[in-house]
Amino acid sequence: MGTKKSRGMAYSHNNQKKIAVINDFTGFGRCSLTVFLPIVSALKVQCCAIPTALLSAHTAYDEFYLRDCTADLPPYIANWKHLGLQFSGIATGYFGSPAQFAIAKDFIADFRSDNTLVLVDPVMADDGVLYEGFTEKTCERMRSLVPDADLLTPNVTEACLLTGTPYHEGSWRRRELEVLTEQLAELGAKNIVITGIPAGTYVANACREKGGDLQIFRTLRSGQPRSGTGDVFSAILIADAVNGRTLPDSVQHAARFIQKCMIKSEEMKIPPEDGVCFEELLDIL
Ligand code: PXL
Repeated sequence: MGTKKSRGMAYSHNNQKKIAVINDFTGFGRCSLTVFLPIVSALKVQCCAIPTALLSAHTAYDEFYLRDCTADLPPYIANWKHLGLQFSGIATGYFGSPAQFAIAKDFIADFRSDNTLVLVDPVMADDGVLYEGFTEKTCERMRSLVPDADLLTPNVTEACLLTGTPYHEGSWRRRELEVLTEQLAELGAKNIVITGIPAGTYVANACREKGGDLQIFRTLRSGQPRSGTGDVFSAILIADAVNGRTLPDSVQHAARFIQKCMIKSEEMKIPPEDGVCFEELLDIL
């Protein structure tokens, strides 16, 4: 008989690896939770969503509806505590209000165990410009989350904002990236990946593991930059980490997947603000 005992294992919410993702739910535009949910699931990890805001479309569109979910978070998280949920990974992304930074910090403190990997994606800017609704204060609050990061995944604009480095257009030299990642490590991040770095006809991702040298991985750029690729990157990195893949291997895994998505998105003439049509390629992830 298929009783619990005969299988040698009791039912538990925590039998399968899972990741908690604190990020917005955007209905159209492929970013944040609507990227994390399918990608983390495709990598065979359960993705448990904590929505920071509800948006009709992301903030790079001229028009969007936004509802801040700050008031929902305390009872939502309290329920998870009662359920006794344990997470192999926690990922933070876009915040809908200033108060959510402290809520995320408390969530990490309450749910982190020795086996939990915390990824902080300091979502706040791109191409040298802060996202709609964000200010220097947002940046200060984001800096306060950096010491919680086992893995920090800024784009180059966010790396500059966090470290007070002037942003410039065009390619970034190895030495500049070494200084940026050293400074991010000094702010308290254990492992760092700077994503989507312009490098001429290439896109580079710079990876610094705790105590290690900077490793730079380049892939050929395919078409123009697209929204949400940073979210695809972070989703792959945290699911891979929970699955035991090494960080350099995972960075190359994510970069190659995004490159294929970029090519497919150009082929299908998807507008750049609609992100990448990763659905077409989920089966090869
Ligand atoms: O992909 C980053 C991101 C996440 N969430 C929202 C955004 C953006 C970038 O524009 O607007 C709501």
